[in-house]
Amino acid sequence: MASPPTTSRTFLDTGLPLFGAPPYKVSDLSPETVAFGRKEIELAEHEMPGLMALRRRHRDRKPLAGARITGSLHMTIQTAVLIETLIDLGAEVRWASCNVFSTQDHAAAAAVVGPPSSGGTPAVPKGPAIFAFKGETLAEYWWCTLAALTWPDGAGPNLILDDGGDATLLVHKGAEFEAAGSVPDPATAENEEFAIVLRLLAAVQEHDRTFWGTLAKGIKGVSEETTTGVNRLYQMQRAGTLLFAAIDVNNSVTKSKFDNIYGCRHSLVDGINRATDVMLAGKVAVICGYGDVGKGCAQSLRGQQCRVLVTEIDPICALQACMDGYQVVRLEDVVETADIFVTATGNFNIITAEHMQRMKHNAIVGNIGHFDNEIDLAGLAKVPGVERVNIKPQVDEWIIPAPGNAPDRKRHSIIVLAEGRLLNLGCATGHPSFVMSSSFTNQVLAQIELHTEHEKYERQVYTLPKKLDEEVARLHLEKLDARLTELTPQQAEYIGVSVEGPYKPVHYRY
Ligand code: NAD
Ligand code: 9W4
Repeated sequence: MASPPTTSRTFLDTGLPLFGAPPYKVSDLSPETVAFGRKEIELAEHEMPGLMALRRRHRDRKPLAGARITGSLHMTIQTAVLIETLIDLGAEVRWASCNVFSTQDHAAAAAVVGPPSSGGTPAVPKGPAIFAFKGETLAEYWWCTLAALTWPDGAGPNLILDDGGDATLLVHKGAEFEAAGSVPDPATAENEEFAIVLRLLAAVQEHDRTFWGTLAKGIKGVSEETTTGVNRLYQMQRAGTLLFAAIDVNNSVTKSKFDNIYGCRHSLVDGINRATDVMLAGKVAVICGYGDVGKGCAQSLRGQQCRVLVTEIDPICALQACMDGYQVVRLEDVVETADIFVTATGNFNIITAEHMQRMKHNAIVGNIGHFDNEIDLAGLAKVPGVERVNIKPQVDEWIIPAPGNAPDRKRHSIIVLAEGRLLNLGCATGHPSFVMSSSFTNQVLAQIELHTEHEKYERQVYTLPKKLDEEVARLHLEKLDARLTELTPQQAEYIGVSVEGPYKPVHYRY
């Protein structure tokens, strides 16, 4: 076992020790916050049947015994249920959030204290080491990630559970610069955040020149939650620099379809309602992009009896929209008459400043795509005379001078949600627990697979076999009182599958 590095040095302006982190770092461990978090965790457990079924199925066998898991994933209520599932199956867990804003402080607090069965209290917490608080600075964020990667005895994780690839990146860059003998000058970094990563790695290297190499050797693999993280993994695989096996959880059907379609179907209207209280029925809503997210959004608004219009650049998706009963339009033709605009393209500059200047008074504008450049708010801010008035957190009125489209007005306003960032997360709490259960059940299966079968895996990126994807779905059916029809052996033979599945070829599109 490695000995713990010791230094009295703190990292940048965080006041936090580079090594020898405290047992946890959360915002508030007051009894009220902990009790609120625990109540919400208990409610979420009931809606996370996949995770709870894995607990029941594997609790006695403890397939994750000996696993030391570092998680880097939004520290929410649903993530607390994931963490407690991993622990129930035998793992030791250390956790950081993968986003400076996404931590639900009551979830982090309750997780640190531990479930009632642990006997933990705010005074004597018995839960895992969590390093996450809402509103971290970038320096604090990367400190939290390092703290989640280092055990008090100096050991590192043998598994990583990542969302976006930051924990994986820190290990890979650390090992790369250790092998090179030095860390590049932070002044050469492409952006402020990478400069902080370089400063962290330089501080670690100054102190211990074998830290990352040793840590990387101990890691059996990573399971990755999102497209961005998976793309980074494939880049490393292509470059031959991937240091351990990786399972791409994002491409499981029970992850991606739930995240994109059903999650957004639930949380788009949730976000608009929490932000505006505007009656949706009878309004005209434009969804830009009819991919999976756009399809969920269109269903969401149609469910409220909005009249939904769609914009698309891809003829297949445009035809799908028509077949689903939506009118496919160009934004410029409806920008003056529609009431609600939602971007879901993953592309940029979809709603321009010029569009927003032509919109109806109090039109609602929001984005549900990953990046905040789908709506050109920076361009709108530059229009002479434009004024932004904050109504409440995540809701702004932008007052736009003439020419508006109403002749009797000198100026008009639009209502912009979540500053053009993901509105379902900025204005609401994202996906419901049931959706996260589907994603996270894949994560737990991937961790069990990497822990128990790691000799099967090379330093490559893998997806979970379809049989496990089907298993995740199966685990969620019972809660919905669904009764699955069983194939007869003859029927199975006739369609060329086995009675137990998998039921579809790999290339099947659901
Ligand atoms: P997708 O590729 O399936 O769909 C995007 C669609 O937008 C495509 O059909 C594409 O043809 C269309 N498009 C591209 N440029 C366009 C343009 N200029 N005008 C109109 N349409 C255009 O992707 P997806 O899975 O639907 O994801 C879309 C975005 O949502 C991504 O950024 C993704 O990361 C994000 N996402 C958000 C959440 C959330 O909870 N907010 C969840 C999952 C994914
Ligand atoms: N959340 C988030 C929350 C608030 C927030 C700058 C200040 C994603 C997936 C899951 O990103 C997430 N506030 C922001 S950014 C931001 C982001 N800002 C921006 O100005 C405010 C996030 C996964 N998930 C669910 O969807 C439900 N449970 C989950 O675990 C969570 C959070």
